[in-house]
Amino acid sequence: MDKKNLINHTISNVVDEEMQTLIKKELDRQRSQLILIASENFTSQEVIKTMGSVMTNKYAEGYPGDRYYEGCAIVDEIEELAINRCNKLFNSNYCNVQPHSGVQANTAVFLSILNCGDKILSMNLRDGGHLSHGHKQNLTGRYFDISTYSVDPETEVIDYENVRKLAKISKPKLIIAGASSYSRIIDYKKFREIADEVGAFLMADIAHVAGLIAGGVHPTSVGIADFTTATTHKTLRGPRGGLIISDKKYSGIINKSVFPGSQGGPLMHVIAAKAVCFKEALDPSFKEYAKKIVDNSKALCNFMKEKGYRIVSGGTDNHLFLVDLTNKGITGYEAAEVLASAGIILNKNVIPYDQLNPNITSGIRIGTPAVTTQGMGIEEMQKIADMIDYVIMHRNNTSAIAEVKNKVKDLVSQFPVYSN
Ligand code: DSN
Repeated sequence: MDKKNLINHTISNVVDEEMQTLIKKELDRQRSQLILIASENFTSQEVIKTMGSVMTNKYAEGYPGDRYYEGCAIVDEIEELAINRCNKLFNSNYCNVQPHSGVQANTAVFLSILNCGDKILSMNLRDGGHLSHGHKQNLTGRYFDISTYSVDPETEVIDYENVRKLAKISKPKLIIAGASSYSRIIDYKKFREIADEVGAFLMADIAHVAGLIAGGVHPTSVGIADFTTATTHKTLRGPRGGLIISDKKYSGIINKSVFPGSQGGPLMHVIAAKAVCFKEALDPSFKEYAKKIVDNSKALCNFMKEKGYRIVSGGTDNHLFLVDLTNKGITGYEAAEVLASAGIILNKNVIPYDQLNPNITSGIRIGTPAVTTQGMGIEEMQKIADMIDYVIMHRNNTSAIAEVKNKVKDLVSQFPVYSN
């Protein structure tokens, strides 16, 4: 494939001038800012090209060999290819690659095994959990009976004994292990023991760490949890989408719960791009990438600590960490805004036992998947920590912010994305 033409193809194929301008602007933004959002990444040009292909034209409700439409021979091959590569990557015997997103994947698992009113035990949102694990506005919060576990107030790490105690009290039908802002290894085996003790199903939502698991730098949940759900666009660096992995004994209920249970036609252009992503993640170089993400995360976290920032749980084992800004006299909201004005893009985040509301927050979340894809290493992590600190300490000084904005542009221009 001629890499040179891929991005040009993506842009120049858009004949709607207004849209072409906007896409170009977004490409320029991604190239000129420092992307530290833990759930974002730069997917390959092959993945982008595949998503922008004629595969988007095809309806294919059903599954390979059993569709509700004619003309599905090729999409059958594509979906089989994605399934086989996904199973190889995660060492599984069954997966469903149709979920449009991580939330859709979770929803399909809930539909497979739960009835309205059934009990779920999941991580508190404030301590790192996810909206789709029981937030009151989410369908989980509306249709299921949710109990939550917190991290230990001192260590800010999951207290497995406390999870066990809560599981014995609430007797959930489903326990969820997984988070969107938790920087420590999740021990799926301990969750399995607890689930077995109370007769619960275990679902691991590995959306954030899927790429780290694929790269061998985080323990796997596959073969331990009954159901593993993931997104394909975070550390896995593929197209925006979801997937479900389980033992094949659950294939019938999972397939039915995805389609027709909670989705219609699969997005075949995205499934094709997932297959490309899995191939890339099967390449030995992906293991090196996953290791570098964690090395960079640990380094950046340590540099921030050296500058006097309090890190939630004292450090990180994965691609992200949370900074508690309380001792710096700035909220997460204010910090994220002022950093963005200097071209440093991250998000405000609640920290465990946060006294501030989720729109304000006491913390920020910092992640390294995207900057690692760009090729940055430890030296750049030092520069990034210096810039974050400088902006926060000079937050009312517009010329200091402008100075950092130029430094950011200079740094990212040395690690260009989508430029060849
Ligand atoms: N929105 C994702 C994140 O940023 O973690 C989770 O869905």
